[in-house]
Amino acid sequence: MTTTTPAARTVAGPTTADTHCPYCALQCAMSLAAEPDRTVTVAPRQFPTNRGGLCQKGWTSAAVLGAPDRLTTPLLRGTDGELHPASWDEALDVVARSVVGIQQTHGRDAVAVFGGGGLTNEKAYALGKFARTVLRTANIDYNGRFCMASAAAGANRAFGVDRGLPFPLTDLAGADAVLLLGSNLAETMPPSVQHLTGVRSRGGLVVVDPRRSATAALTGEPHDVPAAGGAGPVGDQGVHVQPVPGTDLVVLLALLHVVVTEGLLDMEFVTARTTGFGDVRRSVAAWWPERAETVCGVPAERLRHVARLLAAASPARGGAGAYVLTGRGVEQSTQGTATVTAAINLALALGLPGRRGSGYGAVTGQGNGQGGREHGQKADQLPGYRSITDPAARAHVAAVWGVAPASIPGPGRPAVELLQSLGVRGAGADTEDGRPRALLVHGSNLVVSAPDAQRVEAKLRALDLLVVCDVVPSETALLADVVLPVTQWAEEEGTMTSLEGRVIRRRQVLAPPGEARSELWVLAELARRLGSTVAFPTEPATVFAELARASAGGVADYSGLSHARLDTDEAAGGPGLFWPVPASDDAAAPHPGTPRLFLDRFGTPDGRARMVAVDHVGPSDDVRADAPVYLVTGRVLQHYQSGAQTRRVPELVRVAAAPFVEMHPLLGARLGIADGERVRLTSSRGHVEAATRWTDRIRPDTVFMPFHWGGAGSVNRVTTDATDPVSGMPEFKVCAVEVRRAERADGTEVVA
Ligand SMILES: Nc1nc2c(c(=O)[nH]1)N[C@H]1C(S)=C(S)[C@@H](COP(=O)(O)OP(=O)(O)OC[C@H]3O[C@@H](n4cnc5c(=O)[nH]c(N)nc54)[C@H](O)[C@@H]3O)O[C@H]1N2
Ligand SMILES: Nc1nc2c(c(=O)[nH]1)N[C@H]1C(S)=C(S)[C@@H](COP(=O)(O)OP(=O)(O)OC[C@H]3O[C@@H](n4cnc5c(=O)[nH]c(N)nc54)[C@H](O)[C@@H]3O)O[C@H]1N2
Ligand code: SF4
Ligand SMILES: [Mo]
Repeated sequence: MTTTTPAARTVAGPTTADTHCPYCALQCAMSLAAEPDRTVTVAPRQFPTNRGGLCQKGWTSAAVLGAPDRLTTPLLRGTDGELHPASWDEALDVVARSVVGIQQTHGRDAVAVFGGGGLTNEKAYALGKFARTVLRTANIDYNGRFCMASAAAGANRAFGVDRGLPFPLTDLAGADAVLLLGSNLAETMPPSVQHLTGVRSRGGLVVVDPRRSATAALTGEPHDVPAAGGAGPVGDQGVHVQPVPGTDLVVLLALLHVVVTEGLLDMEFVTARTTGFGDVRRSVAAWWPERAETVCGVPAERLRHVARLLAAASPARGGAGAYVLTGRGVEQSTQGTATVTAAINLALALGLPGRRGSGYGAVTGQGNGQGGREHGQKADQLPGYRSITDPAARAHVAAVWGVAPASIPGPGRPAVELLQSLGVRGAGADTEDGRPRALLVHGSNLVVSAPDAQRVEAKLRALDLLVVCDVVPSETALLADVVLPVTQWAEEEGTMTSLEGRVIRRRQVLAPPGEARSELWVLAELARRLGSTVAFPTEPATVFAELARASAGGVADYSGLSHARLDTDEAAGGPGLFWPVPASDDAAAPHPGTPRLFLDRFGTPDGRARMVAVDHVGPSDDVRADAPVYLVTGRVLQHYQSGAQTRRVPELVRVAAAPFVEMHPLLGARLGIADGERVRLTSSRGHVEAATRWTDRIRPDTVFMPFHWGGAGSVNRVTTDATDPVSGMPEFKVCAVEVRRAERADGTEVVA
């Protein structure tokens, strides 16, 4: 069933609405129909990113709306240590009283806020405004720091603009080559694989991943090269490059080395549209393929082959076009920004970015991972992707908010540092030591998804006040002093910004259950209780109108957009508008939006892209005698992130019930660990246990674990909270572990 009218409506029977999936940034289009008994059915809808397709998570997404343990009333922790139902007045009064007390004793920055990339633009904007104008704390950051921080830092530095894909996803269809680094699209955004059909048929898909992921398998390359980083024949199909984990930067430096030494550059483009090439050329001189091979394990001939394949596809050499794309596999690293920069340098040297049919992009992850990083939840940022240290930006936003520019705090701590800085109850009782004593969490299940998660859990337990807004009792909500039930997805109106910077409408089809309320209302009520005179509208369309004004003139300019315009556009068959969409002086000629950025100039002051020299250092926690195996982490198709939502969907749990450890049979044989046997992975942070899955699709020096579960199977008990010095991104993807059979771990029987 496909409907075309955008607004939610009731037509004698079910209420229906055209909306988008609650999960990832592909934002697949779907129609929802709600029966009077609150049963909701999902049907896919035509849209450029999903073309009528949905993945298993999308098809089953309505199950979370009716989850048996859906939060429907505020909860307060009683003197018995348990959470008990409470009224909104009671719960909000407790929060307000505690916040006032903590700020009086420890200063304004002692109350911190943690947001999420799944929040609508309206909620993300209101949260940033609440932190800066009501709490007046510098300490706000969000889970996008775990996700897009390195890509954002790299793109901002090189292009002056961070829009994950600066072109529509559908543009990929025409390319002759796509280099996909550390992204498993076939599992993380399955419908997007349609856009790779053309490049696959032309043998131009190159996937860089230490695992032969479902996406690496799409290259069509024969799977006979597991042990040596891809030593097999180089044929006319695509290529799977299987490097040592954490060495992608070396792969990229070697590719650029080949491009330079074999004269495959687009020198005209480099001269006209970039700066910094001289330094970059010198920096890759030492990375000839044979040397790179000794570090990354990828045979020199394969590196040469990939460089030539990309160059042949570039417009300068008469190809149809080429793209370089990065995902979390290369970005969630202490050298994530450097790796993104190397990917951009390679793309620029080949003359790809800012050219129709070619480019560089980072694949944004969360549903509103793009919009969520534009409207002010980031520690250093004001709405419209403005810098919080820029006096003109502060003055503009202060005027929209009706506050004095000087009252807006400065930049706060990035997420990992913020969590590390949390104070311990009782310590420094009456001091302003700069350590937050209270944390308000909106849209993140930190104790499962943050690195070195047990340390984070201990920190959260020791806070004076933990408030969690959520739709389900996540592992993090269960630790809170106050849990506030908020509306989700199909219970609210708003906007999201997809991985391509396309602004689209989320629509309500169902009334919120029980006492659940919109976060916009929660923030307005708290502001009132905290004595703020700043306006906090609760109508999403009104909040959006304010967001649009606040963003005017910023990098991510939404000032030409409104809910009404998006609705009218969609009713006329338009699939959303790409930012920037500045307001137009001529009402009859509204700005059409910007599907492709950089065609004339980059967003830097001089209009040129900046090439920046980078070099390889290696992972912060590298393999050694007592931790000889690489652990890499990531996702499976059926579960989303911390699993707070998808572990509540019976159909998904049936397929993917428990965590597991992927292990090559050669490693299994060496360690004496059989397929299916329970193992313990130990790092210097802690240990995790799960059953093994033998597969020859992973390097024999590496094990893989997804991060979707809490408790003893939570891989973030083992990951490191070391961060990238530029972006603050934690090194989720690679660390060193010892692998043993669980029973043998400490000589005693292991109780899971
Ligand atoms: N099913 C599902 N889909 C999702 C999500 C989800 O949780 N589940 N989450 C959404 C979000 S927020 C995000 S950010 C995206 C993430 O989407 P992806 O980036 O595609 O996802 P990951 O599985 O985290 O990582 C991708 C790949 O990186 C590889 N990898 C690990 N270490 C390295 C390395 O050192 N080098 C290289 N080259 N590769 C490495 C892993 O083997 C994995 O196959 O997915 C979105 N879509
Ligand atoms: N080891 C390892 N760890 C990782 C990663 C990895 O690859 N490896 N990836 C990282 C990445 S890329 C990401 S994005 C993070 C994500 O990890 P988290 O930040 O934990 O993200 P989610 O699990 O999506 O948590 C979102 C929470 O918000 C709730 N929620 C849904 N809608 C709303 C709403 O409108 N308002 C509020 N208040 N709550 C809502 C959901 O129920 C859920 O509890 O994990 C990171 N952690
Ligand atoms: S690919 Fe992403 S947006 Fe599409 S249905 Fe799956 S989870 Fe939803
Ligand atoms: Mo993410």
